[in-house]
Amino acid sequence: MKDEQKLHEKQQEKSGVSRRDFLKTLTGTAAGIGISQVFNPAVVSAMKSGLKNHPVLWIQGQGCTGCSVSLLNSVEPTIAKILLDVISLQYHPTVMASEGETALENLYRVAKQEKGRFSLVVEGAIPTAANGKYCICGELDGKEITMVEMTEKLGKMAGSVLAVGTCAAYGGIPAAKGNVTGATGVMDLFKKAGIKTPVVNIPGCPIHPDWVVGSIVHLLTKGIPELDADGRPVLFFGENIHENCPHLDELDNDIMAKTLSSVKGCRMDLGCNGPNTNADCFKRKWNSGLNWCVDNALCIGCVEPGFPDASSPFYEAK
Ligand code: FSX
Ligand code: SF4
Ligand code: SF4
Repeated sequence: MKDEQKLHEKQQEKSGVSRRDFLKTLTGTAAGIGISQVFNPAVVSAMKSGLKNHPVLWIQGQGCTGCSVSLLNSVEPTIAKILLDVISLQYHPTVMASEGETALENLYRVAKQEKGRFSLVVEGAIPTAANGKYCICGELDGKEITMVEMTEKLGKMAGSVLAVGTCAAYGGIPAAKGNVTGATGVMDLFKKAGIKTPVVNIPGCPIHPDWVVGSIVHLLTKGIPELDADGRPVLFFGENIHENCPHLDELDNDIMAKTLSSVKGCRMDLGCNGPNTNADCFKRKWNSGLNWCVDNALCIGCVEPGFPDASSPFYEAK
């Protein structure tokens, strides 16, 4: 067995998500998907033959590109493998080589060709104030295309939409108090425009790469995953951080952390939002299974619809 594969299996053990879990998910019964299993060569090749490079169009509105960076940071095997072998990423403003009208023409050509089949990924919020002029995605035939227009037009043509990141799902940071740009998430935009295409929210600021890849795999192999009341896959957002936190016993015994860097102690007095937050970070961990927010600081509730206002000010007892 290669060293990198061994390391990988160790990371899987640490994160509590086994290869069996993933394979069971693919066959219909289990509760967890790990990116490492998604990238298992056997799974990749099975998906490759069955999925035939599913077209994905990735557009960006008001955001920081943090979710793309988080996804692209997947360590091993690289995200390149999934992008090149499993899905066919036809448009991504940050990573594609093409630009300007050529890129936009290609975007709409693929959307037309693959109508009803392609998945649209939206990253970043959509500003609706001032006729959408706060976010211009490009020009076609001398006409500016706003993020509102682009999201609605492609959204109607797509087979499914993934709202990636809290900004795309619920408005997130651009929609924070004040919100002069009228920033909104995809579901709200679609509701107002009467667009019925199914939307899967994958919040997180940024997203965990597993949440995105796992949702895409689920979508392509088994259809839309079961969603909670906030439109998130229950598979990744069905458990409460606080109820599963390794510091819960300490809270019960009144052992409280005095500083964010304390190894021991519950972070509630420092402003932890774990009790109001549903995500599987406590077992999935971040940085290839090495650590997570509560190890090094606390949970700021980045996957919740009210983020960031609902958990602000950060680092203050609630
Ligand atoms: Fe993500 Fe950015 Fe947070 Fe939002 O593009 S890191 S949700 S600021 O939209 O990527
Ligand atoms: Fe709950 Fe946060 Fe304390 Fe963990 S650190 S037990 S999530 S309040
Ligand atoms: Fe977001 Fe909390 Fe998970 Fe950190 S632990 S990624 S703040 S939900």
